[in-house]
Amino acid sequence: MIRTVATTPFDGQKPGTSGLRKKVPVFQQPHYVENFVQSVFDSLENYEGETLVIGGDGRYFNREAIQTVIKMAAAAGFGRVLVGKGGILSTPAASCVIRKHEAFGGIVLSASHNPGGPHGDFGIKYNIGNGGPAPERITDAIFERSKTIAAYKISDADDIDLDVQGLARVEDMVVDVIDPVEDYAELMAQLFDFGAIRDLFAGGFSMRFDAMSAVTGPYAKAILEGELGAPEGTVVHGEPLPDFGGHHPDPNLVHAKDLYDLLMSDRAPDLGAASDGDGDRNLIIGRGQFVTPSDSLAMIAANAHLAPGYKAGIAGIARSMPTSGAADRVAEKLGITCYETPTGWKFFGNLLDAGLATVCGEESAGTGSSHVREKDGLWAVLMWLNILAARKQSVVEIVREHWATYGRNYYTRHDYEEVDSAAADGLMADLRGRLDGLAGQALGGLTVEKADDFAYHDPVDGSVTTKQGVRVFFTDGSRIVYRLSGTGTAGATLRVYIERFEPDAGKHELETQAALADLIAISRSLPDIEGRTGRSAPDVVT
Ligand code: VG1
Ligand code: CO
Repeated sequence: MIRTVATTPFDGQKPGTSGLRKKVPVFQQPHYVENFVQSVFDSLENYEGETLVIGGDGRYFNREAIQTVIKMAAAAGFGRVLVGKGGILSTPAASCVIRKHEAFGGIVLSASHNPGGPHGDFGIKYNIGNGGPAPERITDAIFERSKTIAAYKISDADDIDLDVQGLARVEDMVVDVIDPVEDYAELMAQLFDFGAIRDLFAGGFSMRFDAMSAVTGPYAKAILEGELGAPEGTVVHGEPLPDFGGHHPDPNLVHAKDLYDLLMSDRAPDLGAASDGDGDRNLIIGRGQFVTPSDSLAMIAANAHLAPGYKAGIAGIARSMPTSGAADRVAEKLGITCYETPTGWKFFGNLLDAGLATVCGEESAGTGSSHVREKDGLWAVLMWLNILAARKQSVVEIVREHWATYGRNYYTRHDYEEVDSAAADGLMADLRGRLDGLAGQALGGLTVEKADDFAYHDPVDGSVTTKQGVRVFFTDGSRIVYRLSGTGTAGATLRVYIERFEPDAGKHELETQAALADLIAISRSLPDIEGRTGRSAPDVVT
């Protein structure tokens, strides 16, 4: 039976960079999930009888939330839901399933790289029919609806057994519990030269893939160890755990330090890789050579034609604004456009749908292409394997050649986490207030060329998104960018992105932090980070 339940609005159900993210106890409050999901459905039209895809990264509270979403989808009148077995679907796999089965949309339960467990984070995100995150027009509507919601509808049917593949029914709606890996693995086999990668492993190529006890484990095992013949044990931490083993499932140099240390040691395999909580991020480290995500985007773009799915070449590149300009140099050489978007994958959807961009990336370890509408961790790893197999070179050789050809963009991101929100807002407001006066100023030996607050004009639908980050450009081509995170759940996180271009191949061997030391000092003094936040140094440097 379908019940209508009276409710009252919760504050703050505003989707951020990637959906609604809060602490688990917030989501566990009675009506909290229901209010948000009903607000999503109320912001959509004409979904009666249609298909909805549901899945998550397996974190604590995943199963409970999925049961609720299924019962609410039935009450809302969806005709069918496709749900990953065990409640599992990586974010890129959810995107793949939505597209392949021509679903109306999908609900992805994930807080991505944020820690999980009873006191960790949880998240809910709505994806549209192209498989990508809902654009701002829809997320704004969801937030508005959440402020006035007075009732939601839900079926009082029993829970679905998520561990048995096959068909079930809730009210008039069909529930299809599907293999979470199959559709995705099939798509990967179409894009990449699995034969060549198989030969690479057969020839003794060694790799360690750290799934960080998160969702990518089953995907990586099936594809790398299963189809591609990598030795068993190549995938480590391959079982998804509700609390990710107590770790941050964030594949960066801080939270994947073990992997980094291994790759820098004399026991290093040829390639080290990792993915995040929901499988959309990637970390690529060659033996003795870390590849920054910004460089990885550029190198993938320059070499994508070596993979069968991209042999006709790429139509364009898109990168988020804070991502380094390395990809721009590749685009220039290829004679294609490099689009610059605000942070967050939702801004790539229109460019991909319109065929303007084929490859997209963010400095935060997200890379992907037109094959789905999310960033895709394992895709990036397979792309690197395909490139390594085709070029018959090591990661370090490919990186050095790239820098010699295009120049090197030294790049780092400094995060100041859980800063007092008012202090962080004050810092950004102060910077914004000073923008006009910065041009021409000498700072720490460098001169400011211009400064602005990034605004994006979507070339496809004409929408405008403002206040996407303060940019300070220097006359030598260097830049510092400041923005506040839209994915955190405690206080504010100030992200500072620092970049310098070095064309001279004789100067490509510096340590990154040393190469950027003068800019790093300016990045702290210009907004007086210590005075305003009490922090003399960042918490995370990547
Ligand atoms: C961060 C990253 C951004 C990424 C987003 C979602 O956002 O900077 O590039 O798209 O996370 O990634 P923010 O607003 O905290 O800077 V995921 O893998 O957490 O879905
Ligand atoms: Co993620």
